[in-house]
Amino acid sequence: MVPDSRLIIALDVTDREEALQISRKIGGLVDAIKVNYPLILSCGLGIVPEIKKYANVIADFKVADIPNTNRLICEETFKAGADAIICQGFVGNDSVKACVDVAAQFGKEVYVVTEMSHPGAIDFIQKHAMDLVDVAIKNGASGIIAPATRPERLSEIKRRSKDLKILSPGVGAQGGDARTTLDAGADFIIVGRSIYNAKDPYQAAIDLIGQLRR
Ligand code: O7E
Repeated sequence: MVPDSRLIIALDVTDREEALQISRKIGGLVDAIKVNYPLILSCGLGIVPEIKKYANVIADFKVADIPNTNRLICEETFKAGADAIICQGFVGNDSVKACVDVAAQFGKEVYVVTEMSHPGAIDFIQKHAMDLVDVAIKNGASGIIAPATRPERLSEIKRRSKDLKILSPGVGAQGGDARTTLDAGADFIIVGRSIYNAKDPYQAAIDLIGQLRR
């Protein structure tokens, strides 16, 4: 994924028509559309190729299983047309490697979650965030997920992550700021509610892109 607008929408709506309408409207503005369980559980994996008509699709399935199950999940996801998949790093090197191996067969990308953006991330995952960056590097992932809600942590993770691309959720509804997040080291911001709950999602996306280009 090559940065242009640097904005990725998290399309966490559950209504198929709404999902497609938003994708149609803003697909040309954003660098990717991220789909997560709320949309896929309500509409099925078949919605991926439909959304792909409008933008690259990142499957945020936070894959976290044994290597064989990870492999099967990744195969189904890439067969459906997703351009990238997100996996958890805490399950270990072999499980992440299984995702990266399948992605390589399909010519797709894997992003590994390091520190999450919500307050509960401090309970357990934060203590291991740098180890998780190392897991992503060691296994040849394309990038990582790091929090827009803690710019100082994002900067530390950036220093550790070398050339990995950083996708950063937590802007808007979770309190993070778009420009600050880029300045702290993110390559892309991931934004959900502040766009899809806006009166005019197209304008909300334009406004965010304006902040990113300042
Ligand atoms: O808060 P919102 O509405 O802007 O949505 C944020 C999206 O990013 C949502 O899909 C959520 O599941 C996801 N996310 C986080 O909010 N925090 C994280 O730490 C990680 C993710 C995520 O997407 O992980 C993979 C990118």
